[in-house]
Amino acid sequence: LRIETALRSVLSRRELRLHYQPIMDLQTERVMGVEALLRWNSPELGEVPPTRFIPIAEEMGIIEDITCWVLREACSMNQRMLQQGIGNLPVSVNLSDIHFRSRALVDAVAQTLKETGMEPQYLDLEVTESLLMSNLDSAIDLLGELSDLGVTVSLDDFGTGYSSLTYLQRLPLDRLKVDRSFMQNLVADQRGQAVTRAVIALGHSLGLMVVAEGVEEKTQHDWLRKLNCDGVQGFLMARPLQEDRLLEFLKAHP
Ligand code: G
Ligand code: G
Ligand code: MN
Ligand code: NA
Repeated sequence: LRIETALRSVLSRRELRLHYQPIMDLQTERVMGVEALLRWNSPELGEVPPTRFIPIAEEMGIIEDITCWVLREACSMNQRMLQQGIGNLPVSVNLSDIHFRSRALVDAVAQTLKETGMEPQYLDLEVTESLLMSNLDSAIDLLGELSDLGVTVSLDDFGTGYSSLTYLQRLPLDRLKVDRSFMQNLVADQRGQAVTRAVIALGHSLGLMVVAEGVEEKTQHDWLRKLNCDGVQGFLMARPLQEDRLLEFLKAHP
């Protein structure tokens, strides 16, 4: 069976689910949020990673429906967290480049917030540099409309895209997520450290929170704290977890 064929019924057959990776506050060592990560377990194809099926879903024109499902599921999970007395934590959702070009996104976010009862400041949307740069002016407009809804916006994979930094000052963002490629040279290499320090300072000077991704080693974690990074996400703290495991993790890390 081809991926395209199986993808066509992925929503009606309820084959998607979300895993959640905790993001830890480096000052308090407490959980400061979670990132929702899409998983597809197909009866015919087995586990298909998002890097495989999301580009195909984009080409097929079904990424908008999938993103709407992800938004709804992530907001519902936030409500379940509240019901279990865990407290309110921001949930980050990844947006695909294609969906972002569509004005329907703003309506979809607004409607999801309304229908799930989610408080907007607990929904964070992750966008990439390539997504924003493909049309900077319309991206600024769209981000403004999303901000007006009260949600936050993170720039994901920061440092891997365009080298021009002038656009950063024009974008209404809340958070930078430093790409995991920066982690490789963070500990042993002074130049790598200097670059990461500069990226963190850049984010702070623009008033953004800075979260480092792909933290796998304690030495990286400790350097990031020395460099005043705000948050860390990575296998060292926790892998992406299915919902029941996430709720256990949150209860164990109050
Ligand atoms: O969790 P994992 O490493 O397998 O994710 C691989 C890639 O898939 C990451 O770049 C991530 O941003 C992307 N991804 C995961 N979940 C979603 C999603 O719900 N929507 C979109 N558009 N991308 C996602
Ligand atoms: O592109 P984005 O940042 O959304 O992708 C997040 C991806 O990074 C997820 O697929 C997640 O599984 C993966 N990831 C999370 N923590 C780590 C880590 O510590 N090391 C590596 N190699 N990947 C990670
Ligand atoms: Mn992400
Ligand atoms: Na990233």
